[in-house]
Amino acid sequence: MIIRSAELETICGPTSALPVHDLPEFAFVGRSNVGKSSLINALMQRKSLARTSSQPGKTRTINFYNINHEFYYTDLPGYGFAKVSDKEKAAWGRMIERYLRDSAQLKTLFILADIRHEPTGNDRAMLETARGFGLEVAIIATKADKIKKSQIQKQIKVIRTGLKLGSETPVLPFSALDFSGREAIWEYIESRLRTPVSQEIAHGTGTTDTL
Ligand SMILES: Nc1nc2c(ncn2[C@@H]2O[C@H](COP(=O)(O)OP(=O)(O)OP(=O)(O)O)[C@@H](O)[C@H]2O)c(=O)[nH]1
Ligand SMILES: [Mg+2]
Repeated sequence: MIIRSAELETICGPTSALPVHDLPEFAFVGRSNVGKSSLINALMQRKSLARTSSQPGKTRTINFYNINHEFYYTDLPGYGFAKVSDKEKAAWGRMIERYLRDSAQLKTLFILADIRHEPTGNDRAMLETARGFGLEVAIIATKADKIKKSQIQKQIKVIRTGLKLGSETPVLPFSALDFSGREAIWEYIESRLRTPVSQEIAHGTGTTDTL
C-alpha cells in the first residue's frame, strides 16, 4: 500500500456527532495498551501521528485518520483499563458502541488481542457486539516480537480457541517494533476496499451487548 497522505481529520468525544462522509472506515478496538495507536501509526507509516503511551488509557476519543483521501482509520479508546472510573468506563463503552452501531461506513472492525495472552471476557463481548451489528471482523494478534517466532502459530490457536473463531475470521500476527505482519494487514484492507457493496453483510440490524 502506498501512503500518500495521512491526516487526523476528526476527533469525537462521548457526545460528539460522528463525521458524515462517504469513504470506507477501518476501526481498531481492543483492551487498553494492546497497541491500537501503534498499529495505526505503522499502517500510516507515521512515527507518532496517533499518540501512544506505555500508560494504558492514552486514547480517550474516537480519532479519524484520513488516508490518501480514500478511506479512514478509526482509533478508539481501549477497554478494560482498571484505573479509569466506572463512570468514565461506561461513557467510553457507550461511545464505542454508538460508533460501531451508527457508522454506516465501517468496512471492517479489527479487534486487537495481545499475542501472549488468552482473550479476555471483554474481547469476547466486543466480538459478540460486532457480530450483533453485522460487522465484518478480523483479529490482529499484537506484540508478536515479544514471543519466539516458533510460538506464533500456537498463540494464534489460543486466540482462535478463546474467541471460538471460525475459519472465515482471520487472525493476523503483527509487531509495531519490526513491522512484521504489516503487509498482510494492508493486503486485507485492500481486499476489503475492492469488495463491492452488494457483497457486504447487512450492518446495523443486530442487538446490543454490553462491553
Ligand atoms: N514490543 C512491542 N510493544 C508494543 C507494540 N505495540 C505497542 N507496543 C507498546 O505498547 C504500549 C501501548 O501502545 P499503544 O499503541 O499506545 O496502545 P493502545 O492500544 O493505543 O492503548 P490505549 O490508547 O491506552 O487504549 C506502548 O508502550 C507501545 O510502545 C508491539 O508490537 N511490540
Ligand atoms: Mg491508543
